[in-house]
Amino acid sequence: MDGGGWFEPYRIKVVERIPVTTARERRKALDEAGWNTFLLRSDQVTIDLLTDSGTSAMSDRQWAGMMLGDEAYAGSRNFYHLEDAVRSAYGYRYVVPTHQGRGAEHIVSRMLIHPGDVIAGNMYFTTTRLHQELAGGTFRDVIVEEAHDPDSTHPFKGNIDLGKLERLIGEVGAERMPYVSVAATVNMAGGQPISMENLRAVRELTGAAGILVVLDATRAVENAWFVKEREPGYAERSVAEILRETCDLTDLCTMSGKKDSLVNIGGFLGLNDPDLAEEARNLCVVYEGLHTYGGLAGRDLEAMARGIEESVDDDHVRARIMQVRELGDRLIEDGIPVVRPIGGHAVFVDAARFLPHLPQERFPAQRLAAEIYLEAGTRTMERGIVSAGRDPETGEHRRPRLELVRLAIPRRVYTSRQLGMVAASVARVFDRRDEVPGLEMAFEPAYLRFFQARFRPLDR
Ligand code: PM9
Repeated sequence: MDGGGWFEPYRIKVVERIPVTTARERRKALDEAGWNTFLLRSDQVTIDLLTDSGTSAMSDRQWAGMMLGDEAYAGSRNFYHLEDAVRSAYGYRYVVPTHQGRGAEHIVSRMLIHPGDVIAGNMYFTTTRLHQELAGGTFRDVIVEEAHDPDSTHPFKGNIDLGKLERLIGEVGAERMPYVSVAATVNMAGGQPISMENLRAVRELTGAAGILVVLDATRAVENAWFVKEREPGYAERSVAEILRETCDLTDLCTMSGKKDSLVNIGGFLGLNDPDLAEEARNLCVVYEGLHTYGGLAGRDLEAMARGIEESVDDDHVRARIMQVRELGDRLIEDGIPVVRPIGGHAVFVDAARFLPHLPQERFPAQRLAAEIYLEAGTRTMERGIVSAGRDPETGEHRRPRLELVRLAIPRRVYTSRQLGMVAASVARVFDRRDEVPGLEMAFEPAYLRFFQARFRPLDR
C-alpha cells in the first residue's frame, strides 16, 4: 500500500486569509524576533510550518461538538465521551485529561522517577527529557544507530537498539530504571516509526526485568500507518487495529492531543494499573485541574474525543502522510539534503549538509530557518544544537548528531500548491547557500532555550 492516487478525504468549508509580506518587512520582523522563528508574530508569516502541534483544522463535527461543551466543574459529560474515545482507540482502561502533552509528562515523571533513576528511550524529546530531569532522572538514548544518519533508508529508524538497552540495564540495574520511554513516531529523528516487532521485543526484555513501558503516543496514529505500509503482515490491517496493538504492548501513555487528535489544545494520560491511575488523578488535581477536566474546558474535551474518532480513519491518515511525503520528494528532486525516509509529520532539512561551511556553534539550522523565512515568509523550526540545550551537569552545549530544520505540516490546513511554493523557496535558498553566514546567541533562557533564545547575525 503506497498511497498512490491519494486525495484529501474532505472539502473546505471555512477559509482564513493568510498574510503576504515584503522582503523588507520580513527582515525587520526577523531582527525584532532575535532571529528566532518562535518569536515572530503569526501575522508576519505566510505559510506556517513551525509545528503540527495545535495547528490542525478541526472538522465540522468537532466544531459542532464545541457547542455541546458541558462546563460543569465536575463530571462533565464531555469527559466521559473522551474516556470512551480513548478506551476505544487506544485501549487504556483509565484516562486522565491534561492541558497538553507536557502536563501528562510532568505527572508521569513525578509519579515514576526517583532521583538518580535512568530513563532509556528512543531519542530524546525536549519536553519529555526536561520533565524526566526535573524529577531527578537522567535520560539515555538507546535508539538504533541508523536514526542518527540522515541518509539511512532503514524503514524503522525509530526502533530501539535492543543490545544498547540490554547493556544499559546491565550497567545501571533494572531497579534504577522505572520505565523505558518509547516514542511513536520519533520526532527528533525526523518523524521516524518504530516497528511492532521491535516494540514486542522491548516489551519482552523490559517485562522480564520488571521495567514499565511508557508510550509517547503523540503521533502513534501516524506510526501505525508506517507499520501498515512497511511491516510484513500488516498491509491488510487498519490503522485503528494497529494502534490498539501498539498500545496493548505498553503500560501507560502520555499524549499530546494537539497532533494526531486534531485539536488546538489538549492531552491525556492513558493507564491500565488502578493504583497508578489513582495517583495520576491525584497529581492531576494538584497541577492541571480536577481529574475530569485536566485544565481543559468541556468543549475542548469534546473536540478531542471527536478528533480521536476521526484520527484513526485510514483515508485521513493516508492523505496526511502522503502530503508530507510529496513535499519531501519535491525537495529531494531539487537536490536539497533531507532526512530519509520522509517521516510522518514533517520534512527535515539537513542543515549540516545544506550549510557545510558553518560549524555547529554558529547555529546552522537556526540560521537556515531564518533564511527560509526571509526568502518567502515560511516559518520553520530549528531541531539541532539549540533545541538540544545544555548538559545539566557540565553546562556544555549538547551536540546532537542531527542538525536539522523542520518543516512540519499541520493536518488538513495547506494545499499542495502552497507546499509547492514552499519547496521552490527552499530551493532558492539552496542556490545561494554559499553566501549564508552564521549566528551568535545573544540571550539564552534556562529551560527549553529554543523557544525564547535570541540571536545576532554574523557577517560570515
Ligand atoms: N511537540 C512540536 O512542535 C510542540 C512544541 S515543541 C517542544 O513537535 C512529542 C513527541 C512532541 C511534543 C510536542 C510533546 C509535548 C511530547 N512528545 O506540546 O506539551 O512532539 O502538547 O506536547 C511539539 P505538548
